[in-house]
Formats: sequence, structure tokens, C-alpha cells
Amino acid sequence: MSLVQPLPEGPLDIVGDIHGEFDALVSLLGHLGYDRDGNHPAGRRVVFLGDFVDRGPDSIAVLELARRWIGAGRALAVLGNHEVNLLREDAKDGSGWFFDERLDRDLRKYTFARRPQPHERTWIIEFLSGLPVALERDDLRVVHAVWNDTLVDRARTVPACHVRAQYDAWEEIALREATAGDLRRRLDEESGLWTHDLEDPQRQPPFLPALAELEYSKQMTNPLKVMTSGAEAIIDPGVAQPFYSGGKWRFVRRLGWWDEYADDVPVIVGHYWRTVRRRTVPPEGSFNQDLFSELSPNEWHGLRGNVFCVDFSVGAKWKERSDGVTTGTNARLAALRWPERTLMFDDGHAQATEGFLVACEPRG
Ligand SMILES: [Mn+2]
Repeated sequence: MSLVQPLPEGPLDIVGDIHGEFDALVSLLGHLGYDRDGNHPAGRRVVFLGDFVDRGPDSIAVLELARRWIGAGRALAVLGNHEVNLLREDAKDGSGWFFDERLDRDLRKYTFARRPQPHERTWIIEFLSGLPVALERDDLRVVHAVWNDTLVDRARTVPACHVRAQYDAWEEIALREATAGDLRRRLDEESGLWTHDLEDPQRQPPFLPALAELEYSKQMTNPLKVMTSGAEAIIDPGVAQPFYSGGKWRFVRRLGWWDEYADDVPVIVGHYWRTVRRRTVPPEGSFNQDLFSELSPNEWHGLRGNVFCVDFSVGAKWKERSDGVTTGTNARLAALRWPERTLMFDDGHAQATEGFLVACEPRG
């Protein structure tokens, strides 16, 4: 087995990024018709798109359920960038439920119901280490962020359970390549320009070209990083300022790789923070820029209209909770049902998708 594994035949319910929102998960799975052990009267199976953890109240409960269902053969999953961060001991925004060094800082924003005991840490690492990064069958492909044949073929060469070792190895190559020229010197020069914390939302840094270049080349050289966290481009400092997203100031923006995806096989992804309401005004300069602003929330996207993002931003529920938002939530958990191509939301709302295999108009 490798990091790219077969997706079993039969009807599937593909669940988007959960981010520790256990109650939303239980509610969604109930509306989909599963019992608490993952059995479904119609023999359906769940596929988790990754990003089980961080920011929300109970990442451990989400992992417990996923592990139990996967162990029983009722579910499958791919790794998201948040699980990769956990495996690599890369403590980032929202991971304080797991990492002691992140806890105080995270508690200014998030509320964690519980933190893992030592034995729980052991099974969490073991469980996540065994997950693939992509799943495929003749009529469907599943990955957290990016499907690209060249990258997937490289991931195919990596044995299952070697995700951390290979990610680290490719990361080292990326860093070495990035700093082979004069980038190291430019980074050193630049480091004097901005000595503040890049996670402080109150202090907007200037555009830092060397840091932007480092972020960009590290992002784009490692196949496992691209597949789990997306393709990016450096922002044009003449047009956009560095912007704050996902807990830090950024100099790169996300690209909609699906606009160049020409294959026949549909791809289902999470990761991209879609919302159930069409944004009337695209979020100015945000990390996602306007990846979905031309689309309705239930629309297929990409060159051929055969890519669908099922992340409906339940990862932002902590914010709505702390802002006291009780109605009109924009933070939902959803599943895409296959082959029906319908959506089910955690509140029980079901909806057809649109635009499958209808090429999108070129964006203006
Ligand atoms: Mn993600």
C-alpha cells in the first residue's frame, strides 16, 4: 500500500473538513442515516476529506469516531494539512488542544473541551500516520486540497505510514533548493525590516519579497504539501497588501488549480472555506481571494465542471460562537453524496448540486 489508495465501490458520503466540531459531525452523520457504529441501511460508506482537528472544541472525539469507523471498514479518510502539521510536530494556530507550547496563545481565541492524555497521544499519532493522502477509483478521486497527476504519481511511490518521513525529506529538499541562490542572504537582510510577530493581527507587515519567495517555493516544491495544503502564488505587492488569514500574515494567495484540471474523473476536495451563502462582495485580498465568488454555493467548479469543494467552513464556527451568532450561520459541515451528487448539511438541509460537467465561464 502507498499514500494513494483505492476507494471502494458503492455509494459514498464524502464529509468535508470538521475541525473539532464533534456535535456538527454527529448531527450530519445522523441526517445521512448512519448508526453510531457507522452502519448504513443502504450499505453506504463515509469518506473523510481530512482536517479533522484544530480550532473547534473536541478534536479528540472527532478522531475517536473516525478511527473507530475506519477500523470497522465503515469509513475511509485522507490526511489534511492540519493532520500533517500534527504528525510533524509543527504547532500552528488552533492546535493548542494537542501542543502544550501553543495552548496559552490559542486559549485567547479557542475553547478546547479536553486535551489528550499520554495514551491518547499515542493512538492519535498511530492512527493519523496510517492514513493515505489520496483515494481513487474509476469514477472518482478524493484528496484534501490538490489533485495533480504528476504529484499524485510521486505520492504513489511513498509507502503507507511514511508520510511524515517523506514530507520532511521533500521539505528539506525544497528548503535547500529555495536557498541555493542568494535567498538566504536576502532573508537575513530582510529580517531587520520586520521584527514583529507575523501572527499579530494588529500589526500589518510590509510586503517582504524574500520571505514571500521562501513561502512560495517551500509550498510548491513538496508534492505532499501541495496535495494537502494547496497551490499558491505570490501576491502582487502593487495590487494587494499582505493579509491576515488562518492566524498569520500572508504574502501568498491560493490558486484555484481546478481551472486547469482537464481530466475526465471528478475530484472531491475540502480545504477551501466555501460558504453556504454567495458572498456579495468578494473578501478583499483574502487568502482564498475570490475562488468561489463567481459560483453558487452548490456549484461544481473548474475547467470541466468536475471538481467540488465540500468544505463549508465549519472551521469558522468558533468565531461565530464567540461573536454570539445564533441564526444565519455561515459555518456548516456538509457531505457530498456520491453518485447522487447531492449535499447534506449538519442541520439536515439537503440540496442538489449544479453545474456538474458544465464548463465554467472564463472568469473576468
Ligand atoms: Mn485544510
